[in-house]
Amino acid sequence: MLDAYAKVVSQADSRGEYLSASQLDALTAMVGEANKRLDAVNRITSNASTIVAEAARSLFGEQPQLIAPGGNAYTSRRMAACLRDMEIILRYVTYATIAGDASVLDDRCLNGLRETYQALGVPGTSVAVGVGKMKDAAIKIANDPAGITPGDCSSLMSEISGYFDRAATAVG
Ligand code: PEB
Repeated sequence: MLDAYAKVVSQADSRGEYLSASQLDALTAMVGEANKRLDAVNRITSNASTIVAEAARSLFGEQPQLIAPGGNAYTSRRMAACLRDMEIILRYVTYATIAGDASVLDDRCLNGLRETYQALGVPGTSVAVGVGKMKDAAIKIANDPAGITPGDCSSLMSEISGYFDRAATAVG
């Protein structure tokens, strides 16, 4: 598992070089904007159950066959597993966001997830739709200008969106 700092260290070390000016500039910018990142993670973390619930409600509204008899989320056991999976994926997105690097998400959550779903008969494309809906709900909450020092969060929001997209692509 890498974070944005360990990643540049590892890249520089593999070449036996000092950190480059552009690497230092990128990390300096990241430190300068660090409060935005912390606030975004805090908002997503503290609204996790709302984000999961909103996304699940919308997914099952669009794909009611999932919760009908024979559907993959039918029975409360499977529904619970589904909500839990969405929550796990969201949790790893928050880890990637605080780290500023996707490797924790890749290594500990997404690696092998497609194959797991295939083996279980869980429809990965539906999980991907659910992840996309979590993205919308999470960005809405993280990017809300109310009650926070105003600033430009567009690049952070596109970084976070990228982690959700990565998760959706890994299973869809
Ligand atoms: C991945 N999900 C399920 C299982 C595993 C995961 C390993 C099998 C074991 C179990 O049931 O607990 N676990 C999960 C994950 C990590 C992990 C992401 C990462 C570290 O360790 N069914 C649907 C929806 C979707 C869904 C589309 C969006 O119809 C999910 C939610 N996952 C789902 C369901 C099961 C499951 C298991 C329903 C249960 C399947 C079954 O037992 O038949």
